[in-house]
Amino acid sequence: MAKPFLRVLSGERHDPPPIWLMRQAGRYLPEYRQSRKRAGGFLDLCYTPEFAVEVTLQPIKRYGFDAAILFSDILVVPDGLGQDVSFIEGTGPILTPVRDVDQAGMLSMAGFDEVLAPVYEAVRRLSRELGDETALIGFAGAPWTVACYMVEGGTTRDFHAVKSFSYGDPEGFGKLIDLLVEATIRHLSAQAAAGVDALQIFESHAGVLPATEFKTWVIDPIRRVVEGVRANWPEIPIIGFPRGAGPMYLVFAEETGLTAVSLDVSVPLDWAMANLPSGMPVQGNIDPAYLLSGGDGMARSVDRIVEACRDRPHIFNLGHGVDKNTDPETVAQLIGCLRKKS
Ligand code: 1CP
Repeated sequence: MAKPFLRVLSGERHDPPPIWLMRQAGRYLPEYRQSRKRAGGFLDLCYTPEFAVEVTLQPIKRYGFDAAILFSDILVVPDGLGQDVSFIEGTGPILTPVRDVDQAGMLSMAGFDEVLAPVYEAVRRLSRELGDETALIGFAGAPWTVACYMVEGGTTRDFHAVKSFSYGDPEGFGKLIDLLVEATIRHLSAQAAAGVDALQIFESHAGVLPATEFKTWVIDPIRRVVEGVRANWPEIPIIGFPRGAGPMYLVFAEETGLTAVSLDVSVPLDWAMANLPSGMPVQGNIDPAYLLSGGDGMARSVDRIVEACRDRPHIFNLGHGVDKNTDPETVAQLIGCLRKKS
């Protein structure tokens, strides 16, 4: 197993740490904006294997990252379940909201495999094209985060619709979560079958729930997803990203069965090193805003993070995604800072 990214996930340390960035393919890259224009819509980009492969490989060709992440989105899962999903440029995702158990009951797995087939075709092509050094990451949103978009109908600040549903009718909301657990297992297992080396589960809205609800809607569904995927693929490494979980990172790391956790920008590394399960690999966590400022401040932040994580298996990453206003040259500098250290 030569790929440094996979060696770290198996528990080895590596110097310098392997690096990839969340949202490493995207609007900050001129070549992405070109492909997006040619493809038409965002979903066309995701569902046309030629385009998905091309866009996935853009940051690999430009920077030589240690891992490529499949170009897709967490919202292809509700699309596969029959919900109306669209992406409006500049506005973000728009979904026909599912506000109660009856509306959730209209969704099903019937068309799922067919809608998502092009995604798995893109994975098969990518796993053939990537060399011996670069790993391929597949992914899905966690059930709670995907449910947030499904119930709210898009991005939200207050999460009132999804909380009204889940707090007001936990049994009904639980049926939606059950469906998402099943769909997520299916989606991640299909990506594994098509050839990804590792999986990441994005729980981008972990931070909005109180502790009791966090156990019910974050920990429990993710544990079921991990068990379901491992029943088919016992060896595959799975990384979890519970953004904003704060002290709940501990139960998250201990109780979900995940291989590794990705740390958001607000997690203090000395706290994480002292408290996370011994030997568990971590990923993170430079503030993506350092890619806007660059320079010595960014270099010092890289040094601090590498130093703080030196006794653990560590994959260098951002604490959230690359901002669209990032200068591509600053990303090259970031990689330079990290790799000159060895
Ligand atoms: O071109 C465009 O207009 C689309 C912008 C865009 C991109 C580049 C969207 C719409 N999705 C993506 C790709 C994407 N999304 C990837 C693959 C690319 C890569 O990482 O290199 C991944 C892994 C995601 C995951 C994703 N989508 C998350 C989890 C990670 C996170 O950022 O917290 C979430 C929450 C989404 C939903 C989504 N899709 C798109 C947008 C703008 C959003 C976020 C909306 C919001 O802020 O609530």
